[in-house]
Amino acid sequence: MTMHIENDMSNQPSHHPIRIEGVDVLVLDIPTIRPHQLSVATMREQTMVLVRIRCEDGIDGWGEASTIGGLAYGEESPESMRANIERYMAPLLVGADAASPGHCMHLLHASLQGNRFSLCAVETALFDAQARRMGVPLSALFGGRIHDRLPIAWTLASGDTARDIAEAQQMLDLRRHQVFKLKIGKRPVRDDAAHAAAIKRALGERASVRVDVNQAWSGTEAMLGMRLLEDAGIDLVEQPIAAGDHEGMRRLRAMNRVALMADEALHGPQDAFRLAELRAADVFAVKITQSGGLVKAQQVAAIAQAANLGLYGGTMLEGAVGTIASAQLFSTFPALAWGTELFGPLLLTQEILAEPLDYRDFALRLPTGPGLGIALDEDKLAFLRRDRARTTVAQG
Ligand code: MUC
Ligand code: MG
Repeated sequence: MTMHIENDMSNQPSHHPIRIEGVDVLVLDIPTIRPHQLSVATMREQTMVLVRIRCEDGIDGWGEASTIGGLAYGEESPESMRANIERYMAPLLVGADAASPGHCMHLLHASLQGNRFSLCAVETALFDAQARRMGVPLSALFGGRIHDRLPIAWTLASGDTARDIAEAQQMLDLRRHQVFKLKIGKRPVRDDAAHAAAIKRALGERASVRVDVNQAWSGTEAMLGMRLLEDAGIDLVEQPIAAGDHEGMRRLRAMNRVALMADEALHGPQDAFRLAELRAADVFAVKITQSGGLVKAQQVAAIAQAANLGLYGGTMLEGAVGTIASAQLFSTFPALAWGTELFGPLLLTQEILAEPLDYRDFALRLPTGPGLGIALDEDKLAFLRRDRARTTVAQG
């Protein structure tokens, strides 16, 4: 027997609708504590893109869509995100029902292509507002929190081996991090492998050492690199070759014993499905921006789990908003075998929260308040805004 389900409710929310009144985009430039050197860019500052959704019940929701090195890492720049959110997304959202984040996102998905990072910021703001409205942490809207604290890796990327070793030793002594990811891929493969081996030798069993090549190697360089890194005691190699080369990833995984992680290759659930089907990675780096938002990141994680792959909670070096949004979602994953790298705010020289995030004993503790569970320092935001800086220059 075929069941026919009446669908005359599509425009009729079963609750009292709450109108979205406005969408604001704030672009902040914040210097990093030291240059952060990746194969694709050297960061001296992070440009944070924050989205605030204002609702008629007086509740604001916040989201973030930061990327790395302008257009060096992803297809969206801070400037394109601001333009696309203001010009194309905000008009679709204003007047829509804030109490249904799913419906709001459906409106956007039906009218827009791409723009995963911007969509992530908007979706985060919608869920933050709705969770605040309901008086529950954002994690409650994604199945509920399983972990109250998440292990946090640190990235060593000063570009100098001795400085990286000193930094790692300091982090171990402070009990802030015991997992270190090295950014490699700028130098010849043998030099990078020697750099990684020296760091692992210095830290020994006190730390897990991993590398991220950010797509810099060719197939043959990766074959050599993975062998040398395995001999050096490196636990994991992240995205050694081009993001689109799924077949190359499959081959590398089949011929090596060191664990292989997909990062840039994962642009949401479709890539996750394809990579899992091909067995082209051992571990997925789940990122809310790269996935296109919290819901799609949850789907990426579900695919990994179904395929028996390991999970790692990744970052785009977001500030506090994107970091805690990621943490809220990752706290609902039953297993996070490879931990997380949600250290973004610690790389920045400026604090934008009224009360900083709680990093101690190698972990980030999740806030318990409603929504994201954080309070932004509005004076600090006003001070750090890029458009304010321009005004100051113009006046001075
Ligand atoms: C990446 O590719 O993983 C994450 C940590 C870090 O230092 O850079 C990012 C991006
Ligand atoms: Mg990576």
